[in-house]
Amino acid sequence: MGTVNLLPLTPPGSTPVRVLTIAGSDSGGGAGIQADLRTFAMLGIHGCVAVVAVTVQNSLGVKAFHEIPLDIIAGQIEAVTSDIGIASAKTGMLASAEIIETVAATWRTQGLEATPLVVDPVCASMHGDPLLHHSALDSLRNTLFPLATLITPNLDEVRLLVDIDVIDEDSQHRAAQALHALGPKWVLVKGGHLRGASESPDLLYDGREFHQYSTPRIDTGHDHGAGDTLAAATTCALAHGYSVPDAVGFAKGWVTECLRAAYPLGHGHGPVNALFRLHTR
Ligand code: PXL
Repeated sequence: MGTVNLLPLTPPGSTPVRVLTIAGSDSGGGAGIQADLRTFAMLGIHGCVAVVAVTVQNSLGVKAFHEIPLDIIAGQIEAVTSDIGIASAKTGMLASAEIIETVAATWRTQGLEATPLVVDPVCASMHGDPLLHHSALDSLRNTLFPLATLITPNLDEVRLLVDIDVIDEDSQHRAAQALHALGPKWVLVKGGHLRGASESPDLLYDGREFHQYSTPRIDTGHDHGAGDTLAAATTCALAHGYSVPDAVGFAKGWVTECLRAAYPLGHGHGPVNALFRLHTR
C-alpha cells in the first residue's frame, strides 16, 4: 500500500501551493469539501474553500441540503483569489443553476480564465439522492464547461449530460467527443461504473488525442468520495504544473490507494481513505 508517487513539498515555514475547492459540505465527512481538503492536505497543498451548500448526510444518504446565498459564494471566491491566490481549482456539488452561473461569472470577473479548473459535474450521491436540480444541467453545459480545463463525469452523469449510454469502448469514445463539443479543454469519461469490468477504464480526450487509463477495480463497498478524491488529486497535480494527461495518471494512482484503504463507517457506505499514507513509514 502507498506506492503512489508524491507531489513536491514546500519546506516548513514557506508558503505552500494553494488550491480552491468550490463544493458542498458532507456532514458525514466522507465526500465533498471534507474529502477534497483531506487529499489537498495529504499532498502538501493548502486548501481554500468556497462552500456552496451544506448537506445533511450520513453513511445512509443525503437527507436534505441548504444552499448558501449567492453573494456569499461569490464573496468566498473573491476573498481567496484576490488575497491568497490559487494555482488551480475544482468544483464539486453546485446544487442549482443560479450557483453555477454565479461561480462562472465570478471566475470571469476575477480574471481566472487561465487558472486550471477541474469541473466534477456532481449530479447525485452514490445512493441516488439529487445534489443538482435537473434544471441546472443547461447551465453546467453552457456556462461552466466552456471555462473548464477538465470535466470528469461518471457514467450516470454522461447519460444526463449528453444522453449517451456508455456500455463499451465505442460508446465511451462517442461520449467523450459529445462532451468535448460542449467546450471544456479536456474530458475524462470515468468508466469505474462499467458493469462487469475488472478494471476501472477511464478515457481522456482533448479533441485530438485519446488517452486510456486502466487501474485495477478495487472491490470495496466503501467508495464514498472516490470521484471527489480523483478530481481533487488531479487539481493538485495541475497546480504543480503537470500536464492534464499526467495529472490524471497521478490522480488515478492516488484514488486507487485511497480505495484500497477505504473503511466502514456508520450503517451504510464508508468513505475512501486519503489518510492511507499515515500508515506507511
Ligand atoms: O461524491 C459526490 C459528492 C460531492 N459533494 C457532496 C456530496 C457528494 C456525494 O454524496 O455529498 C457534498
